[in-house]
Amino acid sequence: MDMSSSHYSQCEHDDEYKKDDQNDSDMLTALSKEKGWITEYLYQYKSFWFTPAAIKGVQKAQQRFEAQSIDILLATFPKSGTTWFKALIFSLMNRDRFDFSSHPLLTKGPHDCIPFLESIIQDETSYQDYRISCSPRCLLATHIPYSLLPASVMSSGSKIVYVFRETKDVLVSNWHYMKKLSVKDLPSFPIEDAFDLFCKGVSHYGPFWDHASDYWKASLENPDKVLFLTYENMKKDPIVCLTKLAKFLDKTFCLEEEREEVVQEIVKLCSFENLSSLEINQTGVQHFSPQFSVENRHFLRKGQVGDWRNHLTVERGEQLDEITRQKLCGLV
Ligand code: PAP
Repeated sequence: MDMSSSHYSQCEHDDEYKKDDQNDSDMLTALSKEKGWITEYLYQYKSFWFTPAAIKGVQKAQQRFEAQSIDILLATFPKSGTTWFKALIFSLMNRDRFDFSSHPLLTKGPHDCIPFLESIIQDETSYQDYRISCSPRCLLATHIPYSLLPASVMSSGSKIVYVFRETKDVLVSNWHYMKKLSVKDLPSFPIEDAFDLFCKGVSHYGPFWDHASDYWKASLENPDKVLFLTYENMKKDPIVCLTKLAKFLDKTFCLEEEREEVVQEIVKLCSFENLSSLEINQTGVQHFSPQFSVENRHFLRKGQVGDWRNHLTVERGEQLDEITRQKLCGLV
């Protein structure tokens, strides 16, 4: 091995890294900032609020991701059902490959089955390996707002599945999650603070309403490319919803599969009760990046509709409903 060239490339890499760090801090200085939920600040980048790491994820995705027409992108605002829909889409798309008795979801967390675009794209080798492993149709997830998606997503015609969840439950779920991730010596973060920030649009990938309405409009303009589903409908009628999802992704269930109740099997496999009972989701850890890991159990908390009632006053609930009515008029 040529040590000198290896050393040279390491120095080059370090220089690149320092240059990156310098550029990042110059960029952050120029952005508006507000109190963060678990980081010191959230920054407003192109109308949405992000942590510095998330801004980097968006930029890397824009620079590097070349979508292909048969790719599938699950897009969500955080805590809207990403984990659940990752499991559903993975099982749906791979139902010819795996048996339900020895399914990968029994031993792998949903986040290991479908990675986030903005995480995996940061490491070229992992990204290329993943692309090959799920060829031909690459399944990815993202929290990136519609207006900041890499241009190739829409130009290639890849399909986007957007999952919307009721506002108040999204806020409460985010608050619980952030409290779990909080570093012990940070000041406590009462739900009243989370509420005020959320209403101002200041939350990870917020404003929530802009995130949802941009994808909603895209689904109206391009119904065969963007499908808009809701967490609540999947809870209420999973068979109907999953059948619709299958049709949209060109993986319609055939008669034999209907007879064998394959849809029902997928619903059962991906149910909150089943996923949260699995050892991998109770003790496993998801490594999103060298700096950021989360225990799988934090992605499966209660999985209910209406849990906000246990945490928000009726008045605060009405305030949020009013903002939602104004901002998502026609959608809710
Ligand atoms: P992410 O955006 O950080 O990946 P995401 O999976 O979207 O998180 O949200 C987690 C929420 O989905 C949790 O909601 P809760 O806090 O109100 O309980 C989690 O419980 C819920 N969830 C995860 N898996 C399922 C599932 N299989 N069925 C229903 N809800 C689920």
